[in-house]
Amino acid sequence: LTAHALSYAPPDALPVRAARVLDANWTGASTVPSRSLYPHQWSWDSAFIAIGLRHLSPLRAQTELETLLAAQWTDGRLPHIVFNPSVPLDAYFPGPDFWRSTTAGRAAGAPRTVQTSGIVQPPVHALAAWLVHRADPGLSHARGFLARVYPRLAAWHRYLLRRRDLGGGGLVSVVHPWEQGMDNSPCWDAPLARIDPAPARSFRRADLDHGAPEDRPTDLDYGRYVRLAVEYRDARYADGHGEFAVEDPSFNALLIASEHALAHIAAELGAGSAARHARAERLTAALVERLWSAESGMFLCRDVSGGELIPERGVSGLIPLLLPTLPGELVTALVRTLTGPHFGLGGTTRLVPSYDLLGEAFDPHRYWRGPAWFNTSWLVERGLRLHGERAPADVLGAALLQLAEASGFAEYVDPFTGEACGARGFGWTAALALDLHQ
Ligand code: 9WN
Repeated sequence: LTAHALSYAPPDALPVRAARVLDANWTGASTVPSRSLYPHQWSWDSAFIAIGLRHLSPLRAQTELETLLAAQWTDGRLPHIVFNPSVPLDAYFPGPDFWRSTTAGRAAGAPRTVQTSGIVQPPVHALAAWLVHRADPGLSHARGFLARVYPRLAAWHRYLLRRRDLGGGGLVSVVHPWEQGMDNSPCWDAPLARIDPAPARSFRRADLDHGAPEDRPTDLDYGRYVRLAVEYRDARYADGHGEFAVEDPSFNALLIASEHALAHIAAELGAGSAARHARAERLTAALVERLWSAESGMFLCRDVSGGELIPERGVSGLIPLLLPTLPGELVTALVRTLTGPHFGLGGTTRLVPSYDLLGEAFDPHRYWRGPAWFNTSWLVERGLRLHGERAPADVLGAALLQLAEASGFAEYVDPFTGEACGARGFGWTAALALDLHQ
């Protein structure tokens, strides 16, 4: 589908409506996840958005990724938020005055000209860059897109692999729930319980003024998020000293998928790719060794401080389905878990719930504690297809398209009914629906 074809599509067709959301959220150099709730550029949102935008405008998709990469720190980290200076300071908490990247982040090499947060988000970017390139190789070559983004993507992966192997087993740890992207997942409850929350009066949340306050993380959650972020900032964003470190299956699986994509990019640029594919396979082996739970039939998170696997089933533990060299028996077990009573796909649920239907903390409306999100369902759909699981992939893909549109491109939905929740006109929902529609 091209912009030209779009102009002939009926005005109520899905691609036209999705394009309208992406246009409304476009700021000129990048796309906001939501005008109301998230008015800046978010890292993994931008990667997913670029994957959809490539069908609409390969140039805008390239620009989306380039804008994010321009805010990279010299230690290689890609910040989870790039702040838009024209948005009022109190529109989002925590804002640039909280993270203080241009002062507290100097030692780690934060850029001087743009303000960012100091934590990261899942590394979906190399995968996105490769898919964006393939949408229009001619434009990509003409603009030197891959040659420009490759060194930055390589430095990003290097940062994660060298500075974030806090467990010493070859996998990357996240040091804050916001880094993994599923903020209040019950998987974080045990490691977070050790954190002394910052007093509620020491900060003012902005999220409760938008969307559905009763779905959002609690004030106690926020107290802990703030405490962890303040400590990281006050340590000048040096890694390896914090109280929270978790090896997460989704974060690591996305790094592995992106490492394979980086190998394709290297080959396209005439460089060697074998070492990157080999690294991705070593990481896959480490993921299986450290995070697979045969008893649960899926991957679990590992609490690095405590050393144990966290006995909660989150959607994160299904996302390694994306990995091309995952052993066949693990693929079979993951599909069984996905379609069984814990996630109910093809039975009780329409999209993949963010958390175990049978888990004690399950709540179909509370953010990452049960509702279904479009990015995680898109990743699972892609994994199913990769492994030839056509029937569940078709069911999931069709539901994703139908619910994205019916919900007004909602941020997340009730996993049973598909009822829209959170923000509407959400960037990655529109982008990934557009991608699946192709
Ligand atoms: C904190 C932007 C982001 C997503 C995350 C989602 C939510 C932020 C928040 O919004 O997190 O980063 O304020 O709740 O959990 O996955 O990237 O859409």
